[in-house]
Amino acid sequence: MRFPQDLLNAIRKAKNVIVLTGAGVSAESGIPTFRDAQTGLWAQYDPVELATPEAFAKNPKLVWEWYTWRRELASRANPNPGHIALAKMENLWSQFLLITQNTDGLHQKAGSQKVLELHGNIQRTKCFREGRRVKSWNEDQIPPRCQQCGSYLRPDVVWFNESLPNDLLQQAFDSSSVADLFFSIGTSSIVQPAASLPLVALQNGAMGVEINPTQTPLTQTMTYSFQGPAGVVLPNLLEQAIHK
Ligand code: BV8
Repeated sequence: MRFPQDLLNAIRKAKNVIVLTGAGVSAESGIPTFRDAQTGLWAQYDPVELATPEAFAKNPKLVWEWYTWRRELASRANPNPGHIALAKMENLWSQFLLITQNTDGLHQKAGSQKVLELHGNIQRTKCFREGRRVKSWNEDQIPPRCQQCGSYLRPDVVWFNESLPNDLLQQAFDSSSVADLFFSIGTSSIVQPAASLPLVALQNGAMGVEINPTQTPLTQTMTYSFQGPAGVVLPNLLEQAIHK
């Protein structure tokens, strides 16, 4: 596939590039996305229903076990060519930031360092009440309890109906508003406030590029939208842009 020349030129001339990724970037690493059917035991559950404080309050054991399954899946997963291309991208321009909705830690595993985890990271665990990070716990307790205050431990992620950390959100919007090139990769562009970031970039004059196998609410708005897997399209695009 030959990419449009003005996109290749824009990639070469860009000064400030922002990438927003979603669960689709980890799909080729074997991690089910939020909207794909989950596998096995978890197929009967809707992730959006489970990733809430209400679900945890109602059935802490079920939600804790779901995260244990996901944590183990993420620990075993390897970055795919999409993650690796993104890690290579971070030193191509004078300003770069990878904003991810993902909580699996695969961008960092691929070598990305300029990463902003909007929704937290399932490899981190914290006390529900104190918010303090906890690195070990009694594995026989499900879910385990904080040894300081007795409250449940929980994954250090932002659940639906929980607010995102203000500082991270502000940084994400500020960076998006000054980007001259904004990539939205592997996200259904449904979850707010992350889904507003590309719109802020476009409103401030950025060129928008979407990579996703399917159309999303963003597709019609972006300058370019390429339908295909991130692990194929992104390395191919970078190859054409960098090796003239
Ligand atoms: C908040 C952590 C204030 C947990 C996650 C305004 C309008 C409408 C709704 C709202 C709104 N404001 C707030 C809401 C409510 C809610 C929301 O957005 N709901 C949605 C369902 C409509 N938002 C919130 O609650 C946020 N909080 O706004 O605070 C507040 C406070 C109190 C009360 C109310 C509001 C918090 C949102 C954060 C939720 N936590 N994750 C965990 O991980 O367990 S979000 C979760 O969804 C994941 O992080 C995931 O990454 C993220 C987004 O989904 P996607 O990444 O897009 O994944 P998805 O499966 O949807 O799509 C995958 C895509 O990949 C698909 O398009 C597919 O085609 C594509 N794909 C597949 N294969 C590939 C591929 N792409 C590329 N390559 C491939 N190979």
